[in-house]
Amino acid sequence: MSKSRWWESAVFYQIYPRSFLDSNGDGEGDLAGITSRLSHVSDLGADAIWLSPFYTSPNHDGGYDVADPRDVDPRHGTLADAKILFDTAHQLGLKILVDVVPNHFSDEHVWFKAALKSPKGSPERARFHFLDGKTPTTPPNNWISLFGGSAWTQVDDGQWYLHLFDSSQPDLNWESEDIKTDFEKTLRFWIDLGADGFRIDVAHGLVKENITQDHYDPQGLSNALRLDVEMSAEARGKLLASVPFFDRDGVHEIYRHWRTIFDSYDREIMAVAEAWVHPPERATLYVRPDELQQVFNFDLLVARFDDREIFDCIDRTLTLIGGVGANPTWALSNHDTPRLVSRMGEKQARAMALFTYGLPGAAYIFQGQELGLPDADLLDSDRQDPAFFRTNGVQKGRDGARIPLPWKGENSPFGFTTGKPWLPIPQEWATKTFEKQSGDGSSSLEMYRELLKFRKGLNPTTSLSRTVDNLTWTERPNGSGLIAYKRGNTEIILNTSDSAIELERTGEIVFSSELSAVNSAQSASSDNSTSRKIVLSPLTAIWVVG
Ligand code: TEU
Repeated sequence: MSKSRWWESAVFYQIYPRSFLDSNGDGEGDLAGITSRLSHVSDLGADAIWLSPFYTSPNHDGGYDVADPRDVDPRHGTLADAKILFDTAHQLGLKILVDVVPNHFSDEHVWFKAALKSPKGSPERARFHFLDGKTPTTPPNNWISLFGGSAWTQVDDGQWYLHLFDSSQPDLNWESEDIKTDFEKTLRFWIDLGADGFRIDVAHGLVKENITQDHYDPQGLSNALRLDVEMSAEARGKLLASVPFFDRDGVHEIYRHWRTIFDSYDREIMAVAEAWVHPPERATLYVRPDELQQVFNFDLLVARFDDREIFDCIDRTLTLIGGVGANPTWALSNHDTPRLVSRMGEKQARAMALFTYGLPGAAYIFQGQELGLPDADLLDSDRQDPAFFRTNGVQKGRDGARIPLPWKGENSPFGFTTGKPWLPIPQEWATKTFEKQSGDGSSSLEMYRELLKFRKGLNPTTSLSRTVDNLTWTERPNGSGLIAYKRGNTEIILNTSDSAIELERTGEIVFSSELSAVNSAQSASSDNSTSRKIVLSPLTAIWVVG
């Protein structure tokens, strides 16, 4: 039986379970809440959901600190609730990705507790990275945690354990057979429950090299590998490009093995790698034919609203990912990065969505992105992200992008919970609720619904976003702010500049990111000839057909 490559051009909607919908009034979202509102996702036009972790966890890093990867945290429900959620999603035609977190466990995982009780050199410690320090009071090397501070924490008998993230997230040793076997069990567990695939957390981090040595950044950005200072996303990316704990060649062997597990099922199981790698060529290694099906493209997730930057990122991605016969992925925000509206501005965010989600490949949408939510300003006393605490507040952290969704009503918490939400929902979001936006043609929600319909409907026979081959650039960056590409008979045009741009086109504008939609995307036929003048407003994208 041939399997369907359902993920190639699918729209994935990322659900952050804590913040989707709370069904029992404890202030945190749960699986039953998600199940009750899955119709929102299918009505939007998505094809799949990606569920961020809902596993047993002390929740020091939003559930990415997993204490039992094969059970549901009581805050989120039960395994039976997970099964109901999966079945309901399938009934609505939605595929399901679950998050797998193979770089680390929580310090509350039974194996870590056993390691702490076991002596140096024991098999229990060999599942993690326990080492003696350089001196009794100095860690084994100078590696830093991505959340700030040293990547090592000392235990009672003087040894140190490695944690690239919070000290409650001890890194796993992938040379341990126990770890390999345990993850195989976890993958099969969720597939058997009905999952259709995985998002692989920190996919580039599993193999560590030169763990007994200090690392000095060859680019001189920092000789102590400090991330607990303010720096641009670009500088941070460069700094992380050279570290001996990311993107080592050894990780690929793990994914080749995982692929054999996926392929052993009679339905198509896929995975997307969260791999922040540099240079971008390195990303292609994760999607070779015998490895994973997708890798996130993080360039667009941090790009500025700039014609050259957007063009370069898309063009490079199409060339590189297409070059290894894989399909690209496009994400504009997630639970780790500032929301699109806060990163670019409201108008720009709409235009960016229209431009990006016409591209070939898979589209990822982070919950609330369709509502045009910005990041919320939080009081420091409300913050929960370990990155905030470990950098003594230098990094504000990611909580602003993780605020619970506003569903209905005039007052916060807008139907998210009957209790006190785990992060406060700004009262100003009264205008941004799902209820207010539904049916309002100028709303972000209706624009996304329309967009996903266009994405599917424009080219129904050969799915619009099927391959990278059928895209032609019709406008390359020339300093004016204009860029455009054509797929079939649809041209998608973006104006990143502050000035209107005049164009001659034969086709009709069918869709615009401007608030008052098609009407204000002035299109006037000057005479009866086939070509007409289009005035493309500033910071706007349009779809032109014909
Ligand atoms: O993120 C991995 C990662 O590299 C990013 O954490 C990024 O560098 C960081 O968010 C910037 O502050 C994944 C998850 O998406 C994230 O939520 C987890 O905190 C992290 O792994 C640890 O599991």
